[in-house]
Amino acid sequence: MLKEKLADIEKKALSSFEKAQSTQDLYNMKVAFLGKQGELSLLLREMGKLSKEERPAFGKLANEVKRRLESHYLKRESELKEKELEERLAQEALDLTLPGPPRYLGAKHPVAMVIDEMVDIFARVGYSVRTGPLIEKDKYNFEALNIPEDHPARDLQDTFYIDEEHVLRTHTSPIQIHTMETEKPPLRILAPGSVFRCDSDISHSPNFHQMEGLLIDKKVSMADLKGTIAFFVKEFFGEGLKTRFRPSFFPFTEPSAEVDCSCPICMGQGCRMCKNSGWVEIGGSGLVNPKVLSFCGLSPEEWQGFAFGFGIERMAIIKYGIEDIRLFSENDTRFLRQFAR
Ligand code: 2NL
Repeated sequence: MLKEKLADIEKKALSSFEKAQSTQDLYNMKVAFLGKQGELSLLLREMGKLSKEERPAFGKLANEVKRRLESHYLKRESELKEKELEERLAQEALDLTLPGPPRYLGAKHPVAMVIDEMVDIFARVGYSVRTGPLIEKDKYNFEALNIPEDHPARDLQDTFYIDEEHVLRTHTSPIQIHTMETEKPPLRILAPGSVFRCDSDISHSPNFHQMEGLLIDKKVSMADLKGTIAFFVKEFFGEGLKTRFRPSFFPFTEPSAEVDCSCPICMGQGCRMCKNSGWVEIGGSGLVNPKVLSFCGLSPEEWQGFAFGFGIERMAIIKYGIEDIRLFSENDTRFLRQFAR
């Protein structure tokens, strides 16, 4: 009777092991048949029913069944493990033909691009670059430029003061003052660089860049200034664009003119950038005020000059249609990447 039950358990266990479709399934079957509360253990508890003589033979038989089932379990387990591994590999297979993650190349900052391009254009008509310190004496940032003590540009709100005598330069003009003091005319110089104003909103940054230019020679007129600026605008923004000069005032030039160019975004047709006027303001200019020449030790009778100033970020905003000046200093590579060639 017990022998038949034993044979029956072996048969059921073998077929269950065969049917198991996963290692987890198989393990559950092993517990059900060979575990402490499993069918085989329960059967062995019934051995008390047998006579003393019958017990050793049955015990031996039961042990053989157990060993066979265990070895069958191991064989089936390795089959299932292999099957599961194959399934996992098929699912997780790497597609080696897929493109890898993009690796971006470094690129020039748009402010540097505009500076380099402007320098290249003016270099072709004889200009060379001068630079200078970011901290200047009040004398070089304001006094030499005929900006009087009570002028609004001096206002504490617009200027970062270092101490009573020193400021963070609010324009690159001091570079040109130093050059006029130390070099002999004729001069054709460009003064690019970082400048600081205590001002911050969507179109003003406390730190931005300027490109100023200065020509000192004999018998310089507004015609020379207009010709030079018109040449630059055509080279920088494109052949079809017009330049327009509007009378203005700067303490350091006389006469002074604001420089507009036809909007390069809509080619003068009217758009958001030019507020539908067809024109955008790109900078200021004028003939160097005789007071400035005298301050630098040049005789206004012998020497005249013209000067101009452009905001670099403003040039980039107009040329590339950028919305917010703060993008230039946020170092967001999604913005900067667009200027990579
Ligand atoms: C503007 C106006 C300007 C100058 C800058 C200058 C420099 C010296 C003497 C005379 Cl040393 N002038 N620079 C002249 C006119 C305009 O800039 O609106 N810039 C964005």
